[in-house]
Amino acid sequence: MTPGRLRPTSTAMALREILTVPNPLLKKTSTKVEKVDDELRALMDDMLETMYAAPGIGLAAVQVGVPKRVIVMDLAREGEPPQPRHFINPEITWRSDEIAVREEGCLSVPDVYDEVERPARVGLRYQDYDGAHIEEEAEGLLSVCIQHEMDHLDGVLFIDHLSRLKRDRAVAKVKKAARDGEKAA
Ligand code: K1U
Ligand code: ZN
Repeated sequence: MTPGRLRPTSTAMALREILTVPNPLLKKTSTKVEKVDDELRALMDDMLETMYAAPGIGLAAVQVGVPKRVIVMDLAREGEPPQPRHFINPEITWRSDEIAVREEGCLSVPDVYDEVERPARVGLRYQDYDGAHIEEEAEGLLSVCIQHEMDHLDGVLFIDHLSRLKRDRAVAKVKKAARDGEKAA
């Protein structure tokens, strides 16, 4: 939540379940948010709590089963104060020709990491927690993370940028881990 801003109701924040592959909802295109209201802010608060608990550095609403164009993120380094960020209806306005390669992971594809090529810098337009319209440039980890999260809004996972073999292996690994977890329970 934005510092100094209190949630208007007394409802506590809640952890939500993070969907994992091959859940079909992860392939769905998320819909535009029409109104930035307290219900949406409650969703974003829950998403941030869920992301911190995972732990992760970003989360798209569809990963908690809500196919709306909403992303939360916190790229603060260890020891730094939290820097929660909210991106509603994000759009990429330009992409650099320069490409950067970085290792990515995904809470919906647990324990799988691989390198992905993406434009090094992008222009962004989005609405923030209060619905204000923002434009900014992203580079480094912000650029990687926002492109990864915006892919989620279009039903694309980072493993979709890998070879068919790597993608199939990743899904098989997650399925096996889920089966093993069920047996142990
Ligand atoms: O599932 C997600 O979309 C979140 C994902 C975001 C991301 C990570 C790396 C590159 C691009 C996008 C994660 O947060 S995976 C977990 C992770 O990166 C991490 C976890 C704990 C500490 C530091 C990083
Ligand atoms: Zn992801």
